[in-house]
Amino acid sequence: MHDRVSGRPSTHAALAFYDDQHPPAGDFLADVLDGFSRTPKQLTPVYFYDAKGSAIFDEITALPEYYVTRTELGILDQIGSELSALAGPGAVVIEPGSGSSVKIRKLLDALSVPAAYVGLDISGEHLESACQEIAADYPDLQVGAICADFTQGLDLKHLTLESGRRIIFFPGSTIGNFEPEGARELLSGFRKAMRPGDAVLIGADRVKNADRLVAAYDDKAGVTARFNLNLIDRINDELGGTIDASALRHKAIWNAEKARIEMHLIAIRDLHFTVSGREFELREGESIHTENSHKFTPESFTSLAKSVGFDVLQAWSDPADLFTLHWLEPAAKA
Ligand code: AVJ
Repeated sequence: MHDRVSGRPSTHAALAFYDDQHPPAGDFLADVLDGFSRTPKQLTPVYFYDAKGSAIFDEITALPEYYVTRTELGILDQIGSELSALAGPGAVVIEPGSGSSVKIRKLLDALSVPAAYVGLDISGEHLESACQEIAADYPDLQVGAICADFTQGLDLKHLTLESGRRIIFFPGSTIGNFEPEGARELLSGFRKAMRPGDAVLIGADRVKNADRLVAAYDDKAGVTARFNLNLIDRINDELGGTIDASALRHKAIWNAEKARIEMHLIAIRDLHFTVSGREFELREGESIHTENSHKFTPESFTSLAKSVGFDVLQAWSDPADLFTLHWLEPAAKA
């Protein structure tokens, strides 16, 4: 089914697909049972993005309050020639968690004759269709897809291309979903897969006015609330859960001490439910903590990058300093 590219005309949309799920990615049931056994209860945001959740996330990116996506796209539009100069010709672009095809297209269009694009994702189906579309639209680009959990390190052994510098593209401030230690591990995993001259282009959302931050995660139209509650629907549908979603209220709070937005689902009455036969209680007012979205200052991001052996060579922000894109390279001396 996943043919290697050999034997096909070069203008044909061809995709090299590798399944590299060792160990297999996320076990939804085990993670939910573990998270519900903790105090406070918590869930991991990786499970937001089933087909329905991904569609709701697309709605979020168009909300007036959610400045993140459009601000990053605006910066990408501004810096194309700088990126092209930094990357040089023949770049190999690697995208862990290949999500928004709009952003990767902006990057590929900005670069001067990129040689290859490789997407990595734990969701093989989504990955394959996204990469197929890129292969179809960029006939001269070599396109690869690696089905793998990139939080376990970037294994690029399948990349046979030696020419051109590798650019790891990690937009969207996805780094913000990780606790500081996890963020360091992730970036350190990128760092280990890199050779001298390779680079990371990474987006980070910035610390700003608390009201503005909270509004971005608690929009008037209730789209983010639907996004949050979709996790409960998934647990009920896929894991035989019996959670009354109508008894849970979406809440976004700014945790200034940890510089993060937290999303919660708060019980409006005592709840008793089961997941796959296991029993759980939630008291009125108790929360299920579903997401952290860490925000950065120029200093906090630079110190994170430095702590794992990167130098920040360039940083680009929008005029209102809402969001920053960074160009990282392995530090000259670690
Ligand atoms: C995809 C992790 C960057 O933290 O802003 C948006 C996810 N959650 N609204 C973010 C999200 C609620 C988003 N990231």
